[in-house]
Amino acid sequence: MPGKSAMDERHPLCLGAGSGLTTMAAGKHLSECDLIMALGSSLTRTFYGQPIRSNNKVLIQNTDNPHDINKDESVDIGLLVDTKLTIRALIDETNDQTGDKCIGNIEKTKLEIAEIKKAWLEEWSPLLTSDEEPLNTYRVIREIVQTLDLENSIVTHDAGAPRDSIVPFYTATRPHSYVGWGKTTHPGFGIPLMIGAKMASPDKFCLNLMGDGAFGMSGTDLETASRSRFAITTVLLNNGNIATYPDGFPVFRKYGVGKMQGDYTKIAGGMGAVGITVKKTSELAPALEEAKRINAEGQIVLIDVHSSSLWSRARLPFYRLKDRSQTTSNCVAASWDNVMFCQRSKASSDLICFISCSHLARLMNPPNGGNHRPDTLCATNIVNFLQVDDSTASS
Ligand SMILES: Cc1ncc(C[n+]2csc(CCOP(=O)(O)OP(=O)(O)O)c2C)c(N)n1
Ligand SMILES: [Mg+2]
Repeated sequence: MPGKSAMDERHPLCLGAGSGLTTMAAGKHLSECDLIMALGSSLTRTFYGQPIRSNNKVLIQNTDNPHDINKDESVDIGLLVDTKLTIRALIDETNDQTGDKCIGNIEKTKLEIAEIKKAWLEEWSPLLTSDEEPLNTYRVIREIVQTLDLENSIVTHDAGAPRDSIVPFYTATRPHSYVGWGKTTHPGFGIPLMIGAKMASPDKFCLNLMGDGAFGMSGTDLETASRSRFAITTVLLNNGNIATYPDGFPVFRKYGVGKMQGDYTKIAGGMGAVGITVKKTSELAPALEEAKRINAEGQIVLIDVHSSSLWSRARLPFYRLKDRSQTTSNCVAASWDNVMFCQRSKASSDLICFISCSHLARLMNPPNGGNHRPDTLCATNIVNFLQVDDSTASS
């Protein structure tokens, strides 16, 4: 995901990008290939990325950080050097060994990839082309891809289902045309990212896709954009809840804490932005065109898309807490006023823990600059934090 837009995804050899979810072409090649060369990568194991599935594969890792070599994956070859130099050396060596001939049958490979992409898009086509109302996220993403001038736009996602849905399906073209951030961060991060993108590239159309839950956390950054006159467009998926956790934590359902409502065009208007409501698929492309026009005149835009949470793709095992019998009783929770972050820790057998994201951020970004991967957050780390049982937490 952080590397999305490093390669032009229209290239016939590009398999696509992924976060916790990825394209069929990338998923298939990751599992079936016999050699992976990771360029400029920490190869960190994370819920927000794809597993390497390293059995029987040769792993080559290039990074400029010595701490990343063999950190999470055992690599066969570590190349501790600048990535640009590595790519240059790779090209030179390949040319030396093969002349101007390709290794293998490149046309056959292109065809294979094209076939997988076709099958994948066909599988998703009922959602990508659906006219259902409220709109489903995938139709929204398709409309964005079809309407934007991809080479002159910069797009980013927000945390949760919006990220998992858009990363595989958005077509990144030029370098930095997509800001794929993560592993995760607080919802609403996309607005300041696009403010920064607009500062750096004033001529680009800058769009962030976010949910209404994300807007509730830090949507008021639209005021910053508006006051500073960094004319960005926010596409808000107004599905009335936190769809990322459809089964939710038990208390989500019981107390309705994941539900919300609002006329986001009015809220945006109150912060100096132009709000546009979209209730039908046919309204979305014109709304995006209108947003481009308004942005070009220097005003920020929020498109309030009345959307459905039905098809939001979250990864069920991530938050499936129903079967408590499989877990130890170590459920810890902290600061219930924060939305909880749920983590199934592989490192501590079946421990399931809740920790607040501020604590998670501390664990993942310790002062010494290290970077714990989430699945090494073990009980000893977590029990240091405030411990409350479910009944205390839910009250
Ligand atoms: C500070 C913080 N708290 C909680 C989370 C976990 N989290 C990720 S996305 C999300 C909310 C998503 O809701 P919304 O923006 O409405 O998107 P939807 O799931 O409905 O598509 C939450 C709570 C987080 N990443 N950071
Ligand atoms: Mg939502």
